[in-house]
Amino acid sequence: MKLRDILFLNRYIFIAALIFNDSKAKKFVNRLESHQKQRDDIRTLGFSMIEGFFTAEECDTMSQFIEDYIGVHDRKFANDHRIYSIQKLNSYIKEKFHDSEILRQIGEDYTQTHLILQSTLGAKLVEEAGNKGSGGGWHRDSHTLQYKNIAYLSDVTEENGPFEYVAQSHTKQAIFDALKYRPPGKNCHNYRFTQQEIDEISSKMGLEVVTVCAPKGSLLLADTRGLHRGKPLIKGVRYALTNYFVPEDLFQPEEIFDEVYSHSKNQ
Ligand SMILES: O=C(O)CCC(=O)C(=O)O
Ligand SMILES: [Fe+2]
Repeated sequence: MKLRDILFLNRYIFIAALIFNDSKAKKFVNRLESHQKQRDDIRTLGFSMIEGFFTAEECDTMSQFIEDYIGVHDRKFANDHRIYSIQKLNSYIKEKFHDSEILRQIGEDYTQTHLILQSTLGAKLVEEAGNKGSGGGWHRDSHTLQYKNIAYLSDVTEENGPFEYVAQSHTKQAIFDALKYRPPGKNCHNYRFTQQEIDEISSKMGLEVVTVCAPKGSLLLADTRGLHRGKPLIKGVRYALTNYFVPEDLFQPEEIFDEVYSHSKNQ
């Protein structure tokens, strides 16, 4: 076993490393008067919504762009067609979503740190037998700061892959407490959780699993340190756009990001 693995098996060392990492983040003071509700919701629950962020027509236009790129610019992960860095292919999406200054500011006000929008993802999910939904099942995106905006371009119901979130699982305390329920031998650094672990964590910690169904044009703002997944699709399709924000010090130059998430080939 490597030293790194031994350290990650010890949750107390892991927690100390997280606290240290957090203490280094640059802080600044709020500047937005608007969107107080969203900021409060994300703080307490881990996520929030802005309804009617896009009109139905804007959603249809952007879904059609995603559809047109499938087979040309997407990478396919099971039932999930992903178009990475879609802002580089499409100036309409870039202008309407990627370049939205208000969205970056809401994120900065919530995270209290300078954020850079790393990339925008366009995705179409389709129903397929045994699909795991968007993101491949329950997970945290990270144990350190992670913040995302997901724009629903389709009406999202229980059936076509709604975002699901364990409310209040994003706080440092909840992250630490959840580590207690990891099965013995499961590395603290492993971000993936089984359904059984989610059931155990939510019942023992008294946390509620929330399914976020919403009409098209709704925008979800989420601290994706919290436990979440895209629910497996039972029927239909879901089109969505996701903005990935990172703190300044985690920003990867575009060449590196694009190399990792090369969008030129289907898998
Ligand atoms: O699209 C969603 O509903 C969630 C996706 C997700 O969690 C991810 O890609 O990390
Ligand atoms: Fe995720």
